[in-house]
Amino acid sequence: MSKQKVKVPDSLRDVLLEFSIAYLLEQPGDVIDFAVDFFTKLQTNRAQTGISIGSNQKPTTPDESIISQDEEPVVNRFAAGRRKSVFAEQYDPEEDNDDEDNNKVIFPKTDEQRARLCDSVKNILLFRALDPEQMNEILDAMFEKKVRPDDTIIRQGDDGDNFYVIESGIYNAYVGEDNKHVHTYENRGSFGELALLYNMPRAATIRAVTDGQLWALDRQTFRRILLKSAFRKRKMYETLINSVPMLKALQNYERMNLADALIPKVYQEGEQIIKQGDAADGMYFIEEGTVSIKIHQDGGETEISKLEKGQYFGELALVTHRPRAASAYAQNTVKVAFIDVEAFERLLGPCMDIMKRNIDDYESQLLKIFGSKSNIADIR
Ligand code: 1OR
Ligand code: 1OR
Repeated sequence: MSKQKVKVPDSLRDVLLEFSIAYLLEQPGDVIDFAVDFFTKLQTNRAQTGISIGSNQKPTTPDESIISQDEEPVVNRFAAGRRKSVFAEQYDPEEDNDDEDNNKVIFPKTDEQRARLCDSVKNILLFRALDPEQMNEILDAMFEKKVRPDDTIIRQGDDGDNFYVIESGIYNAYVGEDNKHVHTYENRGSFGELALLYNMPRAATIRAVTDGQLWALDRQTFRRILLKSAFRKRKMYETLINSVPMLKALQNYERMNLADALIPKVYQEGEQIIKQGDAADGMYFIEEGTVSIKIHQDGGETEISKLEKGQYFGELALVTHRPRAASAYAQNTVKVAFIDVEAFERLLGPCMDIMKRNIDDYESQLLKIFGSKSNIADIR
């Protein structure tokens, strides 16, 4: 029998790739439910726009959450020049056994270099889930890379080699064939994690705008040490993030960064979480339990609100740059996810309008509870 060569149509490859990426980014659990939803949206989108993935026109994505609201949809953002199918090399972190100690990579560093590196990695969200030993291994393996203006550090569609932490310099991220500018990094942060985490082609191009200094971490060390903890953390916070209505304003990519940033905290019954009048260091999302919000009044404390799973608190002081307006107590065992002020400012910008609207509600609730004669209006 003669062997027939089957040609895989570009449109099929594109649509499957888009689907796989959306699935890997979202990690929804049930692949069939997700597929039904994905392809239904795709069909609706096509009916509305007449554009589909795989056509020569600029397509729209079925999942708008990957796209920022104020920007035009950019698809094939993960696709230009790709070489590898996402299916080809899927990764299940649970099946990985971490026994590759003999593969440790060490780039010796002077004290001065190590101090600069430690400073640069201080706020890297992905590193938050690491224990000190893992952190040391990562620091050992990182190596310096100097860049000049216009140097391309990452090219969209390439395979992932390194993860980069910024010590200094300004860098732009571009996406799509028309090189749409989607993000600017200024002297801090990191990039290049997506291709390494999800085993997919580079999702964006990163170019230096100024002279800069980067710290690079090779793919193998990144995957060996960071993969499990990053996946686990993203999985752990997926349900919480999806259950907070305000966070729907975030794109998928932003939600992943948020999951990396959240810090779990547990409070026992009666414990104080926030003290009225204190300076604010972050805000809280409730995962479990009941939080009682109280304010000082007439020499005592009056409960003004009870908050439950899916709700948040501690945002007011961060938004208004004022001291804490109320105290918060755990009414039973309370599990929260905490985000510090630096990550709050970096990641929750897209939710700011919603938060401000909800804060306006406090004002009207305040009037309802205490009436216009209240002398506590200065809590704001
Ligand atoms: P990477 O390994 O795919 C390119 O290589 C890097 O650019 C990527 O990891 C991220 O670290 C970074 N979407 C995807 N990747 C982005 C984005 C981004 N911005 C920076 N990177 N978007 C911009 C979100 C503000 C979404 C664009 C549709
Ligand atoms: P924060 O950073 O000021 C205390 O720390 C938190 O309590 C505050 O952010 C809000 O997240 C939360 N007025 C002020 N803060 C409130 C209120 C509130 N409710 C919850 N918080 N009011 C209650 C409305 C039902 C207005 C009446 C005083």
